[in-house]
Amino acid sequence: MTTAGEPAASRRAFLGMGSNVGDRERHLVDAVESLAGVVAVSPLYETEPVGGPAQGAFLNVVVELDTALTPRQLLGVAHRLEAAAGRVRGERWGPRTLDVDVLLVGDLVVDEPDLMVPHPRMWQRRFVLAPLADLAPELVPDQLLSTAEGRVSVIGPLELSRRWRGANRGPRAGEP
Ligand code: GSY
Repeated sequence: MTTAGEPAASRRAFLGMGSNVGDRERHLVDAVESLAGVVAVSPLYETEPVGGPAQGAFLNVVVELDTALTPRQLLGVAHRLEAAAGRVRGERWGPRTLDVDVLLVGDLVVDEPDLMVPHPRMWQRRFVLAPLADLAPELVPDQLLSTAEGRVSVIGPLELSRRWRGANRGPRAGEP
């Protein structure tokens, strides 16, 4: 409910998730499965690290939500997911078990010291734009995708447990 007593409007929001430490796919699966309002999950990508020190390759996905949460509430969710994956905040842009970024929340714009939406670096990062384009091609100009930084390659669908498969785009091998 809003302060006016009306239910908050739900919006189409996108979260970017990446992992390059430990069981990378497990961290992503656990994070997606603990989220409410999941509408779709992009294919899983293996991606070249962008920024920071020399480090191992990331696995990345983008998740689409239908949510009435505000950008700040989504940031809180992101931090809780990172903590649940045992993330220790070390070197900026260094290796991590899980990183969750709030990319877009409908057409809302937030410009605060600790939270900017749309995410300020998303338009330069192929590890964000390629999976986002799989879910919402209308949001990603071809020109940006082709000039963005970092190599990416599709691995396939993120292997969610059965309960979640409806949220994952495309049929899986062996399934109707
Ligand atoms: O901003 C997300 C963390 N991150 C990533 C990432 O998720 N994938 C790749 N490929 N490079 C990255 N650099 C940073 S920082």
